[in-house]
Amino acid sequence: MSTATLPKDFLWGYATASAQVEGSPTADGRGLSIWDTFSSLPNVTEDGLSNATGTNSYSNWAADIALMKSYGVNAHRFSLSWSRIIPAGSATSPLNPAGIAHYQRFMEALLEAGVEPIPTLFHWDLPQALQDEYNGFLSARVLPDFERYARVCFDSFGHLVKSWLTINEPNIFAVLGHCIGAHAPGRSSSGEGARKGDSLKEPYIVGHHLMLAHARAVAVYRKEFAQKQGGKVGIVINGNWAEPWDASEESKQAAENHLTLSTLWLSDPVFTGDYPPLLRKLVGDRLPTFTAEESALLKGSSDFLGLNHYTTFYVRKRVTPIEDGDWQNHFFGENESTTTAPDGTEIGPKAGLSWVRPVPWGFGKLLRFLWRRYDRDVWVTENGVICPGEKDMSKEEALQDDFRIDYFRGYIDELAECVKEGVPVKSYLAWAFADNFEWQEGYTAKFGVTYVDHKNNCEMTPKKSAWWMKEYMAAKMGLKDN
Ligand code: PNW
Repeated sequence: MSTATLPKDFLWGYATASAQVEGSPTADGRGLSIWDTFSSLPNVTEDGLSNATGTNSYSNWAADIALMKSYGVNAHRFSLSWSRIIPAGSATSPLNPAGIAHYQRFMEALLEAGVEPIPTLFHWDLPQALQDEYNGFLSARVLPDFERYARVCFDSFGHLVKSWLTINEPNIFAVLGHCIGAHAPGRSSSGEGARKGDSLKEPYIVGHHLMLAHARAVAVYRKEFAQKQGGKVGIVINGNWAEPWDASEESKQAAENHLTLSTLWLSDPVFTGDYPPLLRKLVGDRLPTFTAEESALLKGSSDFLGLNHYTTFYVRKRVTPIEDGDWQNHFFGENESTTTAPDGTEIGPKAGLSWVRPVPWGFGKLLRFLWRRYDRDVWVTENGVICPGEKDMSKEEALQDDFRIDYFRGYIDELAECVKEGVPVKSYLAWAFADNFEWQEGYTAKFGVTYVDHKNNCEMTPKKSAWWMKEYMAAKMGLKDN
């Protein structure tokens, strides 16, 4: 192991999201979310299964916490289901006391187990009623509804929470849900009926409203709750590193364009109050503008930067033509990513999912870059991988997840080196606690350190990586000799 260590108060644990683990979509008065409806449509998920089971965590939460505790974690990231708390979603519709009580019990039990609860307000499961009523985040009508939902959460759970996350990966929600159509609500230019959209414009509108929703939630917290509750609030972005493919100016520019189009688009506004100037140059008038008041509300609205990071690509000026209907590539325009360097070497080994390759040095570059750019604490809120072939493995094979261990070791060592240099990284929350509903992959893509037998009442068995991580983090944080 590298010699760089981590401080004793470093927060570490695992992450989950309500739509991926809870199941029980109609229990105790819950309303439906866009993921319940979308994942129940034919031909949406790889295995044809919806998220109605998850890992059964709505009923098995006590066992989850016991297992987590045995893994040695001191923090747990999870998300709140808006439609469990306000079934119809809107600012004027009734609360669901049973849903609120569930999360209160859950967070109290985490604290009793010595695990700090780190809730996310919105991890993509918008109440279906708001999608039906006004197309969800495509409309500014979502803003008062989100603001009220956030207020209810701070009011109901704030006494148990020191760190709040507002919105998970606004960029992925905007692009996969409103450009490619692979995620709920499934809109794209080639969609039909309620799914017919405009792949080049809608992601920017949705992203804009997500920024404003974040800013309004934070304003509520700071004004009405911060003083008595004393917590911090931040957003979570998805950021992969874009490495120039070669030393040419053209590749450097392409990498900068790519990072701007994919990540800085929805991280700059919460620190600077506006989109990056380069983004406006690249996107033109498809990009909405903030009013002076909105910009003032956004600027400095994140106490820290939450970062979900998985991988690194090489980026160069596009040489392969964009195919018709390839909306992702239309969206990202004149840049293209590749995993192969000019000399033919691969950027990292193949994992069990096409878009993730282990490249720890890219993580270090991104952490240093974000710190220089924003001068804020960075909280790593997701990082993880699927082992090659894990999809089709027997349980016995899947438990021996050495590829995942190597990935975690590389990324944790890189993180610790950054901390040693002075980069203020405060947490490492790995994805994921258990194999769960992985969006369009259904249950086939397994990111967990816990094996879940979905055919057997979601019975859980720790993988080798869970015990490895426990030892490794204890050693890194000086809680144990190594
Ligand atoms: C993140 N992509 O999603 C999410 O926050 C998690 O809910 C998810 O399970 C995890 O990463 C693993 O996929 C992403 O296609 C989904 O680039 C897709 C992409 C990136 C992140």
